[in-house]
Amino acid sequence: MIGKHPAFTAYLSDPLNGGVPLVELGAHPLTPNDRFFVRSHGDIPMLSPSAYRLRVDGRVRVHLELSLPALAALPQHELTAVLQCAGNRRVELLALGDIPDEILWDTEGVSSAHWSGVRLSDVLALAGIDLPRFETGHIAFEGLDTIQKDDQTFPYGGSIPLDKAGDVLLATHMNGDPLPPEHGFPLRALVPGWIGARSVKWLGRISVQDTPSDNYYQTRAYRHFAPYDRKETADWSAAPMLGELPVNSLITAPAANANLPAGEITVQGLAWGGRPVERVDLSTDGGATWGSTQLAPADGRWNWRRWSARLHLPAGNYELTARAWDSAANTQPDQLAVVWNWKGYMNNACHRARIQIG
Ligand SMILES: Nc1nc2c(c(=O)[nH]1)N[C@H]1C(S)=C(S)[C@@H](COP(=O)(O)O)O[C@H]1N2
Ligand SMILES: [Mo]
Repeated sequence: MIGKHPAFTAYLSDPLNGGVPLVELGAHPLTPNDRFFVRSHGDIPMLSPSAYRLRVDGRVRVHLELSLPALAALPQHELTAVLQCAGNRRVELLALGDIPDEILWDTEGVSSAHWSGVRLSDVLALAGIDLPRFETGHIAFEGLDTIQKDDQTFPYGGSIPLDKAGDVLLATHMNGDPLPPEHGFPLRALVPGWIGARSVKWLGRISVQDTPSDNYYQTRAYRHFAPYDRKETADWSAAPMLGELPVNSLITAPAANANLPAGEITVQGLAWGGRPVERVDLSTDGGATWGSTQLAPADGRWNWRRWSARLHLPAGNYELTARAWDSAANTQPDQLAVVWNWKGYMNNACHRARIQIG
């Protein structure tokens, strides 16, 4: 029933969580649906399109219950955007300290697709909300899946501040096809440039409210701890809620530990973040010295940038290291120790791949 590619490997099958290796990610400008990573905290709900309704409530003038035909009648919009799980690249952090009870993602937790659907702002306008008039507030999203955790049963949820709402698409389609069941059929939020956790799948309810969502996945999970915090002493209320993604990059080719003949090689990769990527630097000596790469033209505001560099390397051992920069001149830390945290979120340290030439 779930049509994933043979290269898709699952960390967990129940609920399904997994993705494809780097070489597959790098091979496609947009990730085909059968290779797009899946991160789910509960089982995939099977929803009947005819019975489906999106509830809109909270601090709105009119409460709404929108059917799929009602959503299809709104202006249709498109958005090409990366989706990245906050836990992507967690496994690299394990070398520096234990990360209990979390999926140890390598680099599979990121993908990019062309999404289509309706603007959140158009749905809010139907409910009588004119976005710019509100200065503070939050949009809470609730899924139609059921999470079982610590003897409790509740839907998945999360929220964004109102000032992010203008960027959000409520997607019905992914790369031209209806959303596959595992990616949120029939409707999901797509919050570009933010951690995947806010892009709520199987979206059943949108509430406009004064405070962030009180859902477990907003109040407890997905908070940002310091390298010196530990599980035993964690202050959940003090740690900031994760939102915008930091600038990040991956080396997709050559594969780590590749043995290549002497001559010209092409190094390729991907770079993305909450802000536009402006430059990617490449080192062949683990970050001691740096050179430039070519960025492919930007495909909209929210897609990843593909980058490449041609190198002539004499026989020897090399440690390729990539370092992206964004439009605010933010860059990636050199050392994993800078970003280590006991939940293993937001690893954007420079990505490395050792290769051998000749
Ligand atoms: N309803 C619901 N939405 C959800 C989740 C979930 O478990 N339930 N997981 C979130 C997380 S943590 C991520 S990273 C993205 C993953 O989206 P994908 O499975 O389409 O890649 O969905 C988010 N939306
Ligand atoms: Mo996630």
